[in-house]
Amino acid sequence: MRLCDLKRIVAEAQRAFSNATDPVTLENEKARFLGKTGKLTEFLKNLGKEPEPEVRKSEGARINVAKQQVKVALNMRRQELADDLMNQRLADDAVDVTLPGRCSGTGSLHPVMQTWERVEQIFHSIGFDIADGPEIETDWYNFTALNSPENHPARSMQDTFYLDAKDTQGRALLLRTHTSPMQVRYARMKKPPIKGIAPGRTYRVDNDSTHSPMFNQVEGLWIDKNISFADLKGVYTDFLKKFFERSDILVRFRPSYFPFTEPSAEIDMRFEHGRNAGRWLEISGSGQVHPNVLHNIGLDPHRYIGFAFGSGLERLTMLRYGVDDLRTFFENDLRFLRQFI
Ligand code: 2NM
Repeated sequence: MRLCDLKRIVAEAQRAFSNATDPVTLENEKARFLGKTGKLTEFLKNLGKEPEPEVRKSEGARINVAKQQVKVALNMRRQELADDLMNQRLADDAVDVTLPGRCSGTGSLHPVMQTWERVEQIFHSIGFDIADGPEIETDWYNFTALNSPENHPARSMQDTFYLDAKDTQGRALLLRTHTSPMQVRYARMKKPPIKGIAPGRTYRVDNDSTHSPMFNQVEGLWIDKNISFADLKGVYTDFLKKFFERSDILVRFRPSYFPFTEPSAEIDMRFEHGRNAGRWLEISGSGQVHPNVLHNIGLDPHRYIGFAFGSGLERLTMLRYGVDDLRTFFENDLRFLRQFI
């Protein structure tokens, strides 16, 4: 094979590429020169038959230079065709720079988070602080301080997510099972009157149509020298009327048990009109803060008294909007979520 053969092939390729007016033709032309059976590839294959190693080496180098030149011509033409296409498109539907920009959506709050904000707003408006605290807790804040006995079933691994990690003092860590540890932390920093709510994520080993392993709670706490169940009933009824934006709401207490309150009561509510009218609905747990809890907060139970309650933010949201399966809140299906914008 001679030098002029290679030069001729390079020139031929350059001409063929220039003549290609669309990408498909161009790629077919490429195959004619650089493909498996292309001209330059054939040269390289034949090179193996050359007996003289020195000749093989120098010829091989020349073929590779030619191949490189063909590739450069190919890439230049590819770019030209791409530019042509872009220019064509810009000319076809010319950009109207006076059109308003496309908005990206602003998004909206998850319905449970809307409830969270409403709850904060309502309680803040009647003088409650908003407490915050860690989701990873120690046994002491989550159970012991709240008068949960060592052998209480809620403490067992069955209900509680214990973590493998320990804290710096080697104590067991867990995902808080309720928002009460936040109340304890908050109350220990304050002097009476202690008046706060603690909303937040909580975790339990539980999963069905009315339970999710993660759910949101809000707890309220009001401690002073003379806080009674009447105050609890007044505050909570007022909250419900504001939250549901209606006044036809009845509230009743039903005896119950919680380790951290004594006496304890479920709070039931009833709408007089509309959906759910006349049906008592469980809405919250509550009670008078247990003397042992007051002691753990650092207060003298003979001097101070108060109430606490705990409600589920998902439950409040379900009743407000008539949602009947808790799990829909956690599926993140936009067709569901967009209904609450
Ligand atoms: C509930 C029911 C009853 C509660 C108790 C406390 C604290 F911090 F004072 F001990 N916070 N929240 C409480 C009382 C929570 O949830 C069903």
